[in-house]
Amino acid sequence: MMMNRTMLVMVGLAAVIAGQSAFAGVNKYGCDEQYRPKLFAQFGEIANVPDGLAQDKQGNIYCSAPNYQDPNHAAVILRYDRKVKSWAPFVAALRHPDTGFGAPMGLEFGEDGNLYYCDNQYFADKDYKSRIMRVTIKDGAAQRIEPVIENVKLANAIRLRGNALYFTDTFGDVKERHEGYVYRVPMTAFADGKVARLLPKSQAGSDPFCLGITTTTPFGTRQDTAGADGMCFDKKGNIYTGNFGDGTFYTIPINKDGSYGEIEVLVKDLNISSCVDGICYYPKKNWVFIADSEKNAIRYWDIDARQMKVLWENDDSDGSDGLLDQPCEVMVWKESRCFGLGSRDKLIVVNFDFTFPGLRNSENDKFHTISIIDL
Ligand SMILES: [Ca+2]
Ligand SMILES: [Ca+2]
Ligand SMILES: [Ca+2]
Repeated sequence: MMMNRTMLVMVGLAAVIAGQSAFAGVNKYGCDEQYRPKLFAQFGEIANVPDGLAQDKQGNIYCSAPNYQDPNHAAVILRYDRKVKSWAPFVAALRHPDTGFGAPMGLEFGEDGNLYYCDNQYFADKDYKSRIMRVTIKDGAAQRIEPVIENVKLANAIRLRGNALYFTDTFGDVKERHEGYVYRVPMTAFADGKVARLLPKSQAGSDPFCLGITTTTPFGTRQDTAGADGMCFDKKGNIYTGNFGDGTFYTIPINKDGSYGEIEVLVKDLNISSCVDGICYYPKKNWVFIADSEKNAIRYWDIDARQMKVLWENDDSDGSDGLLDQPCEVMVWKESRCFGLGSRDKLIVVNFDFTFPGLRNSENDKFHTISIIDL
């Protein structure tokens, strides 16, 4: 067939466009460019190590900052006002009387309207100083903070569901056992000024609050023994968690009567998952999003397909352009489309940027950031 000049130009243009879109379509890790993280927040030194995420019913976002990198800046919980579109300190974390530090990590609102958070004292003192704290809220303002659960090693992720508080403890320090723990503590155990206490980890198997124990197999250059880190529920109430140290991913299935069954391994394969930090549930797709601190990646567990896949992964980055820099927490911004934020749901990702051996993040740099991904 003879082509005239116009046809040739059109064919040529189509080839160029196809070539460009193929090139722009995926990054070097095979991730779809439509999920490239963008910069949502860049904090100054006031939040030199951000960690946890929560949201209130109005869609305002809360980010905890334990500030391990420069504790001269007191640990704080920051609040993003959705309407004003700006961040401000919400409340200073309560200092532990023995360590002198506050260290808020995972946080979530309860149905009682109060904010609960994990006070991770493990980096200051490994001897059961960590606690679960309650921030009493009145008319949107913090009134006071007090411990509700004590005798924790490394309080990490927290969730509230029904009449109970759930959280993970990432270390046990029981000889020759590399364990992590998922706890469920009924709200009645810390009602009326009471404080609930966990049993020591050597007795975790018989602790009535302990729902499941994870086991970590340290590997490679990381040799990290950290256990259960992130935690979330799906819409049925099944629990998901995973190990920071080796990426093993678990579920604890809910029974018909609301009790929980035995913890089950879903993924134990370093080629698929080698680090699980914060996780969250995405009801629309029935997925669990997973922050992979080691590889600067966001993965997801497709509950229906029973498969783990990667949404995004990037090279070492300082995060100033929005790319992931040791992502530690993920949160789907609730009904974000209703807030006039466009037609796609938003995934908020906190970058911890406080590196441990063997992670892709090479430097605790000066950019302290939150990323946002259009889903
Ligand atoms: Ca975490
Ligand atoms: Ca950074
Ligand atoms: Ca960095």
